[in-house]
Amino acid sequence: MNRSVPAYFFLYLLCSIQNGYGQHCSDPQASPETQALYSNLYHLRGKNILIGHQDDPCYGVDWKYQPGRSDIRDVTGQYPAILGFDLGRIELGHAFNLDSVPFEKTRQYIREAYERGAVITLSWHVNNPFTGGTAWDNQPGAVASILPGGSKNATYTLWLDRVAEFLSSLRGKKGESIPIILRLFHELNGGWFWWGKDQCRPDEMIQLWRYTIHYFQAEKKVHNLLYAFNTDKFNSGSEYLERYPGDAFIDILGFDIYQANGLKENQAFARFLRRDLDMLDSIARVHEKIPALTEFGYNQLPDSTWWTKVFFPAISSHQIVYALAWRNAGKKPNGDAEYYVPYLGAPSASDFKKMSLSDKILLETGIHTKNVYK
Ligand code: BMA
Repeated sequence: MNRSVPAYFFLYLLCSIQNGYGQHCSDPQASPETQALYSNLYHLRGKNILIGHQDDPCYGVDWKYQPGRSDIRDVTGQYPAILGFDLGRIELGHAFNLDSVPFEKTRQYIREAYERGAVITLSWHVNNPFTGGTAWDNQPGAVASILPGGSKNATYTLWLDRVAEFLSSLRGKKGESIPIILRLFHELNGGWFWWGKDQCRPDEMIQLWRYTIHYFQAEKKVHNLLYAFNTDKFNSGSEYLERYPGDAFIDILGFDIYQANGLKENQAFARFLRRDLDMLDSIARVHEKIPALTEFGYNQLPDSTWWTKVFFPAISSHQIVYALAWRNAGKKPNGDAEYYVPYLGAPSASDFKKMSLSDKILLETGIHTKNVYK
């Protein structure tokens, strides 16, 4: 008899009770709907992938604020399964976000998506509290300045109050809080935002995460949140986890990746994507968290079979539960065009539709039947 078997079994047992997350979200006081969303998404790992889109009902490549419209819906007949919106500028008390979306409309779209059974995620391109510049004003010092004892701590907590007020105002028909996947400090291993890796030390970033989450939960009593931690593309597990605040704070683990710059070719992009998804799968397994592709895109989609030949084959063998395409800004004031999902008549529209017919992929109808809030 192999005497190491009981030892392995013991180790396995130890690992499986190691942190006991998995089935439960990080906030012990999470609302029932939030807890349900967490465990339903947790059980979708490896089975389904929700396809999502940032600002989906707000505007598309050549339209804005047309009730019922969505580029994904124009192409497939359905809204996406997960919708993303951004809170940037809410901290200043503005009525519009950094991309001119009125927060009133964001609230309405969130309610409608929730009633359809879809999932909602919010990012926050928060201005630099130290300099007053944008999120991309990456002079070092901002993170240190907003921690307790820092010169901008009061400014930052006021900003958190405004975010908390908005989050608490998101209610369903019975007055229940609408669960939100909150994706803070995204792409924190890059150097382009004020919370980036060249702008603060890992321990400062970790402290900022914990402080922010504790403030929402203990001070503002916000309990409708799942917290998403996400990097940009990454090269190793240790790089990924360098600024991770810990299993007690986070529910979803993800990263952002674009087919651009050094990864412009299909092959190079697919290879990198698969490699990072492999690493993400194992990190999420060890930490008992939900893996997701928190942002992706290939601007203007020049390849008409990209979805079924490049993107789907790379993601489909992984555990991620959702993939969120970035926004269809269309033609921007500076003349650049930006869109990441096809509009009606776009070269990759029929290929996107073909991908969406896979059993693995969920859009609005698929997520509705999963009843993720129950
Ligand atoms: C970027 C671009 C910008 C936008 C920002 C925040 O990737 O889409 O145009 O302002 O995201 O949404």
